[in-house]
Amino acid sequence: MTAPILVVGAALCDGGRLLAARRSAPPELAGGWELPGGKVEPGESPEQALVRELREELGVETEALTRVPGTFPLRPGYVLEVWTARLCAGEPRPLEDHDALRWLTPGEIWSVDWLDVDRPAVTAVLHHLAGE
Ligand code: 9L3
Ligand code: MG
Repeated sequence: MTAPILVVGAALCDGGRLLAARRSAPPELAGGWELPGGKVEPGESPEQALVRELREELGVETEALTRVPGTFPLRPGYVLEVWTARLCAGEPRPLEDHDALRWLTPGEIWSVDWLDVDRPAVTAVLHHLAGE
């Protein structure tokens, strides 16, 4: 049995708001909102992958902070892990794989149509940010 491929997602927080990104690809995921991120490449730590993915996808410099407890299944052979992150420089723009971004206040978190696979991850982020 081979280990699942690790995908990292960011709970990028700024001023008490959480960044959500709407996917534009692939077709079966387009229109769904996610925590931005992507696959960890060989030789990379999850934190390094997160910083690279947010640079590529959003054009920002970030710092990975803490791991949100939980491992969330994606399609077979892939799992999602989430890290909180802070914005160090730049304003996120949807450069790759996304066609919209939103900074969500706590009251707006469930107002976007999260991908099914991201819903449990977002719930875990909220518990984590609440200190639970
Ligand atoms: N995925 C799901 N939710 C997320 C992320 C970052 C990724 N929050 C899924 C979509 C793809 C796979 O993981 O099937 C790899 O992600 P990407 O490299 O296409 O972003
Ligand atoms: Mg991605």
